[in-house]
Amino acid sequence: MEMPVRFAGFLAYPFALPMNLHRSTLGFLFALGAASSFAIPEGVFVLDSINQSPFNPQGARAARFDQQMNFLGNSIGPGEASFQTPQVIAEAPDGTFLISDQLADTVHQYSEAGVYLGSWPTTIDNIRGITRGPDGLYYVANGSTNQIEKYTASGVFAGVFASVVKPWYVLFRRGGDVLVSSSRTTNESPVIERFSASGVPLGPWVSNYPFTQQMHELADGNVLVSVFSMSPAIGITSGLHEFSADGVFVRRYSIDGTRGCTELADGSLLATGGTRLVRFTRGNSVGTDIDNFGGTLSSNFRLLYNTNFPTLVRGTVSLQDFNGDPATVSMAYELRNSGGTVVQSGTTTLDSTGRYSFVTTQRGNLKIWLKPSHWLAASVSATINQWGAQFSPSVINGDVDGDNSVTIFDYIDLSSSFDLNNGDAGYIPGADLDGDDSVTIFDYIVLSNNFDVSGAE
Ligand SMILES: [Ca+2]
Ligand SMILES: [Ca+2]
Ligand SMILES: [Ca+2]
Repeated sequence: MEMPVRFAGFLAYPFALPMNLHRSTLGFLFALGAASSFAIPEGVFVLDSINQSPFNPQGARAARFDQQMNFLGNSIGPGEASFQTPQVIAEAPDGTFLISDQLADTVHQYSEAGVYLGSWPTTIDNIRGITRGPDGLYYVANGSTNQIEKYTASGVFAGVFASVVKPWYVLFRRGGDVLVSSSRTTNESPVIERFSASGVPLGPWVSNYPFTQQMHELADGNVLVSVFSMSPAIGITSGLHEFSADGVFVRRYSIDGTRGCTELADGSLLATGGTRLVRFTRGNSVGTDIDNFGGTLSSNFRLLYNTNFPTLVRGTVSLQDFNGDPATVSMAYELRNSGGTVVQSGTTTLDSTGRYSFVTTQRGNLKIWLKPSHWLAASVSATINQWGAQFSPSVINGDVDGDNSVTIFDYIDLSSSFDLNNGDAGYIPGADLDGDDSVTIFDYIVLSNNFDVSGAE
């Protein structure tokens, strides 16, 4: 599916930058051979834009870490010749990376192995962030046109999303709105702007925050903002700032010249600031340098890309034949891979409207399996991406003993509790199928209606 688009893009490329014709053509052939079976490796990727030299042997690279911030090696570079001022990585089709490059005025593409494949045939000037949107297009902050522009993965212009003065980074939130940071200074009305998914302006999300760069939505809905510049004039200090979902300041984490930020699998926070890569325990303003990535003169760290930051599986469960409070219901959940192996399991609770969520760092095609206490399990095959996944099943009541089938054993348990109320000796809570705190003929009716039915395996 992607090949015709990629083909068109890379055919166009040599005409845009003829001096790189040979290299680009080789890269294109490599990309064809790589096919779509590759995905970029899981990890946390950090761009270092400092040129490689005898004094900076690790410059011009994309370093890769696991979620515990163990350094796994360089995915690109060091000494990557295509890097001028690489800003941010985006994941692209066929296991490739796209990297916006501010001074090169384009987006570069690299194979999974870190081989330069070519660059977008665009005339973008002063590009900042690049973000892959839910629609699969790439949202580019163009500092010369003051627009957020949409492109295909191969760099074909696909329209303007919104106009933003000095835009820096685009964040798509799980709820469907979009935040855009900017490099505007104190006297340029520096705000983080908010838009609908289709680019309708929704007003400032945060005001009086000069030169903000990467933003990240945490699993609990709070948002990290990298505040790059210092502006004592309006009382804002450079650092990693945390806000509530609706833009109320929560706290600041101490790291100067902050550019990049993300949440790691364990809920700790990671930020880049100039020469440092710092990890923070949530809520603790003083962080810890990552080993060999703290305060080195030979680094200039840019934005972060984390393939597996915590996100949410969420939805609303409709509890059939139930008049009680859904907030009293606990629910078991599992995520299973294509081989059927359980990769995550746990128990969560519903709220009074039946909503649930649980945090995951899993990505890809997985089966979501849910079993609320005395209801039968429901499952769905879903793709979990950075915005998580949603599953809102309606579930069948009647499984008193919780074995995921409605059978004679459920009748036996219900019978043993018959006519008892919540709190009575011998009362089995699971036998109160309709949630009125007593076991009556109405619970029998629910069970009878669903007799011999089993839940999703
Ligand atoms: Ca330029
Ligand atoms: Ca049962
Ligand atoms: Ca009942």
